[in-house]
Amino acid sequence: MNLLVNSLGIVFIVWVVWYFWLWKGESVQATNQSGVQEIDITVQGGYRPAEIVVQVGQRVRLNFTRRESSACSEEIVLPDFGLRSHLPQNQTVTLEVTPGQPGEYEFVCGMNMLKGKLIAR
Ligand SMILES: [Cu+2]
Repeated sequence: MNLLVNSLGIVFIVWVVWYFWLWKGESVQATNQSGVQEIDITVQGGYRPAEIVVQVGQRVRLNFTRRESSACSEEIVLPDFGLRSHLPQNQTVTLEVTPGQPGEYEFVCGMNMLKGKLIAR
């Protein structure tokens, strides 16, 4: 019985380590049509996709659609671009940014709890 409890404990710890430190989520390439990169992001307990690979120096169109009523996600903030917008439920809000340098650009909820990022290359 003790052995079983210990094994479960180890499985749990491994899962926690994997989930919080090792798992980076899916990374998705933005689609690119006539010089504008575009990606649809679902907001529901987080951002899907949460990691978006984009081209440096090209306009990125982010279409956020919030599929929940939780107050946590009602604002979207892109601190690096000085953008902050309200996300009404079940409506698509489009934000456009142009990452000028290679690097990572975060987007977060109004409380800085939900996180996603653009990875500009
Ligand atoms: Cu929040």
